[in-house]
Amino acid sequence: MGPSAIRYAGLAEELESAGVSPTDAGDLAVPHHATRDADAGAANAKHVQEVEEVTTSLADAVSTALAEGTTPLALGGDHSIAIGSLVGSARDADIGVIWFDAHGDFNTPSTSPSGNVHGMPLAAALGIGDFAGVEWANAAGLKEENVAIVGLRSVDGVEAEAIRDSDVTVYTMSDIDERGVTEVTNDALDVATAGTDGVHVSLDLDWLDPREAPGVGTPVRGGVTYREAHAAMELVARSEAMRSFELVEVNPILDQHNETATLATELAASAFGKRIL
Ligand code: 5AB
Ligand code: MN
Ligand code: MN
Ligand code: MN
Repeated sequence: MGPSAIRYAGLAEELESAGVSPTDAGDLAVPHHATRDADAGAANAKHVQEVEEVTTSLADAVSTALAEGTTPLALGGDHSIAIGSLVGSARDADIGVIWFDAHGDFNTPSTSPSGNVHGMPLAAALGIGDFAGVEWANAAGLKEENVAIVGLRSVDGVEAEAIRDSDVTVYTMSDIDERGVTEVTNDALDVATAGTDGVHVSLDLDWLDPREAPGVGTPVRGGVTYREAHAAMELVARSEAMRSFELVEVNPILDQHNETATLATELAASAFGKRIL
């Protein structure tokens, strides 16, 4: 329902106001969860077989869009779709990633407290732990040293160890408090652009404070404000480094008056360069 809510909130019009001429490629086929057995795949990775199917079709769609000279924007849904965005974006290029999220999304089936794959996509794409050598999930042209997580404030015990053991750069909410969102986002852009062909921007709406973005599955207090989120997206646009983008974790059932989806469309416009004058 997330993509429908984001379209209904006026994504196309917002992108047009940023000077973009969007083409809606429609929805990829996603099996309905009620018709499938969540535990049919690997242990403690719910619906991982379906995630693999969707990853493969999304990766193909993203890499085709890039080959056509366009900028893919994927709409979720669950953050597990990021595996497909990353595999596709990093198929024929070296990429960096900025992961705007309250969470690290660095769990694996062995470490996850929930078994939910939306808590694993960064680990999956980087081939961490159980995901080492899992061909469908690993993003070829992505290195840990080009990954920046921005806004972290909720991380599980073993997940934290895995992040610390990696070469990923993390900016927590405390870093944003101390240094401001502008400096932190510019540093994240430096990490993600160093030696790469472009940056994938993954925007989990729970990055924002739940007061601004209530319609998400795993809200965490203490997130960035409306203005801080726009400021970060404006810096992304100004860098001209974004090669692919995604808006994830919008859940209209948990939302109020579609405000989280509306916010997502506005942030997309900023990321694509909307100017006031
Ligand atoms: B999201 C948790 N770490 O793994 C887990 O919203 C939450 O894509 C994951 O960032 C949140 O289940 C995943 C407890
Ligand atoms: Mn999150
Ligand atoms: Mn996430
Ligand atoms: Mn979530």
